[in-house]
Amino acid sequence: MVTTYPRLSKQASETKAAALSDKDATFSLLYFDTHGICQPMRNMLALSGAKWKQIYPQDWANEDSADKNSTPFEVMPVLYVHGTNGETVALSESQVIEGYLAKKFGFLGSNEYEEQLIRVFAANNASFWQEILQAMFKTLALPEDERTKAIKAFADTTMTKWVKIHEQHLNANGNNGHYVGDELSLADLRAEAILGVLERLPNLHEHVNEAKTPGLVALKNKMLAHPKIQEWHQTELFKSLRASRHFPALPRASGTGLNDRKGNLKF
Ligand SMILES: N[C@@H](CCC(=O)N[C@@H](CS)C(=O)NCC(=O)O)C(=O)O
Repeated sequence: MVTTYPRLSKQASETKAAALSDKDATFSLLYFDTHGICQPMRNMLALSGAKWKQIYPQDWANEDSADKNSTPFEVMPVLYVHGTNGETVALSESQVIEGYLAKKFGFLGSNEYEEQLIRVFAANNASFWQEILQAMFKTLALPEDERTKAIKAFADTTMTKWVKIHEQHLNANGNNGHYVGDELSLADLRAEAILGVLERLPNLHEHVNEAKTPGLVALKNKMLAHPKIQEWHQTELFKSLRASRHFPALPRASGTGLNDRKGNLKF
């Protein structure tokens, strides 16, 4: 049985809510030792200076499903929010986790207008992320030459469209490295994660480069130049993360907790 959310009394629900709103809350993020879908949330945790740690499933594919059952939907990521009142709340679904962290740490602009625009761009980027995954997943079963053709077709159609449209939006904001205003936002963080994945395509530079897409290039460069992002990239944890589970495992960062195989997470 998956982890559920038993009905609570009003008072118990308020205590959980207090943990989520706690400005001194700490966090444990359950996910594989890969970047993947977690890149924007890990970046927000690093940028905000939050106290957090990475926890991994012990044996995700085991047929007893012990790890899967310790999550609400048998998928990761799950963000465990630990309030200073002793309560822990498990949040799943990457878009909800990102929205929660973005609100908590100020990555949703400075007024309602900016927030809604940021949510629009971030949502569009989340849809494109899903399209990338679906396209890549379909190519996995293909023989090498057909796979190369299918990836090129994706790059020349779906990806070209995303690049063209998002470049126009970034240009409209002055090619300053942001979709909205002058501050780093959830929309920027999602776009940077997308560019990171697209970099694995052999011909990305034909589509995204200084001359053709100054907006996207500025966004990426600005984020990579951020001192907190640079600091995060130097950490043992960051260096232990792989681009994908198809890449060889790396030694894990020390001081990280593990699921105990009985569905109990050690924070
Ligand atoms: N809708 C979920 C999807 C999460 C998801 O697909 N997670 C994948 C890894 S990126 C997973 O847990 N895969 C393992 C499995 O399906 O067994 C979200 O956005 O968080």
